[in-house]
Amino acid sequence: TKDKTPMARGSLIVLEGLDRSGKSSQCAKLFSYLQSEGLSVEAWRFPDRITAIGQMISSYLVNESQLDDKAIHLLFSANRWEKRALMERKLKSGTNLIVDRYSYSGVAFSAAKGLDLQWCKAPEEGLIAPDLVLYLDIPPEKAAERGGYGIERYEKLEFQKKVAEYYLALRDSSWEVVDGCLKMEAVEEKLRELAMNCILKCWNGKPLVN
Ligand code: DGP
Ligand code: NA
Ligand code: NA
Repeated sequence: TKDKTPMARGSLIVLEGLDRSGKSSQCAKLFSYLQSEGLSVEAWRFPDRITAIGQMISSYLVNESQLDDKAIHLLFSANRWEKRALMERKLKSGTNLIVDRYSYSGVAFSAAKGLDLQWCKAPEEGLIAPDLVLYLDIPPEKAAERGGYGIERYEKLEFQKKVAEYYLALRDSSWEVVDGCLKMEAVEEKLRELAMNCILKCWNGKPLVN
């Protein structure tokens, strides 16, 4: 038998975008805003470089270690899986999560290397589905101009162009594409509005799905 009582819960809001899309600053701003509104909220990010798996990922990203493309793909995915139970508990207890990158990064970055798209998606299956994906849309050339890329493995224009193509092919009904070239304040305002809307729906019992 199914419990039909709608359960108030927190929402899973994910920000996605290319490197230098402004995603991380916007995550921080959105987090502070929601907190100032008195909501229970936490800011998360993937990869979570703190865990043992996260440390392997981090050393790969800074080129301190080499790993097979499929092996690193599975580590990124495992890094999301190791946080899944906690994520579910937080959401069910009414805490909203603002998450910097999730499965869409997982698939887009690996597919951009040439790995099969379906193969890339498989290990993500069963993770909690985001209630809202805020995609900060910015042309790769523009992102590259923003103070230049750093030294990490994927921060190269040609690669980011491919990532952008895969990202847009992954769009689904949970997505809202926001123009990342707008002024910072305008992006911030747009994200607040979309996030609040989503939070309200989840609070009113929109079911949690895998
Ligand atoms: P960040 O800490 O958000 O700058 O992410 C580090 C880099 O790793 C960035 O270039 C995006 C990439 N990345 C994030 N998540 C994944 C993933 O799940 N798989 C792969 N292959 N790359 C990812
Ligand atoms: Na980065
Ligand atoms: Na970032």
